[in-house]
Amino acid sequence: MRVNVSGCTLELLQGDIVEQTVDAIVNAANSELAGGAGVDGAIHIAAGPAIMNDTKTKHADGCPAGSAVESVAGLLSAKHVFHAVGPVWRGGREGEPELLSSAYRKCLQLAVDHDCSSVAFPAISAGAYGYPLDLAANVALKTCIDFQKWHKQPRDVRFILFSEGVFGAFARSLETLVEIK
Ligand code: AR6
Repeated sequence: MRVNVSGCTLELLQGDIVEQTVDAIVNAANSELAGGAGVDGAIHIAAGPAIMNDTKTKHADGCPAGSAVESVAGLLSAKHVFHAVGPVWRGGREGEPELLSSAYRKCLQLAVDHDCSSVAFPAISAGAYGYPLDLAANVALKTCIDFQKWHKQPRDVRFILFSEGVFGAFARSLETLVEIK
């Protein structure tokens, strides 16, 4: 599923993010940048030790929730990995939507800063961090659409959604947002 946003594309695909050929792959990391399970585990396994070596040097203090930092991409075909730290879901009244939106915005800004025209995102916070899927999809897509409308870049933003259920939630959310706009 693909939509046009001010001359850019926003696309939803079902699949494994490590197989994407893009300038930047986004990781759903933790604040310590310590690696973990889920998409974080898959990215570190596929990329090899280069990412961890790079983040330990460049981002020794980690990264707070709501932000993101850049590293090399090791054996992945991408040029960069952006490590985004989404919020842990605690019921929705502890700033979760703002933090999630801010993590996506920071990645999009990193893409602009590093001349990346194509970026692949996972569904940040929607796994181990427990963010309700429909709400996570709405924040993710709205943030990217707003950014592309305003900045006219990155030209190619893709969401790589790991299962049919996650893909379906994002597809329903995108239909609603595109209808409204
Ligand atoms: N490609 C795309 N999406 C994937 C992949 C993959 N290879 N593997 C899993 N997903 P999660 P979070 C989906 O838990 O909620 C880690 O341990 C998954 O189905 O990876 O932000 C970190 O170290 C889900 O839809 O990230 C942190 O401690 C989405 O990616 C913590 O989990 C996000 O799930 C971060 O939790």
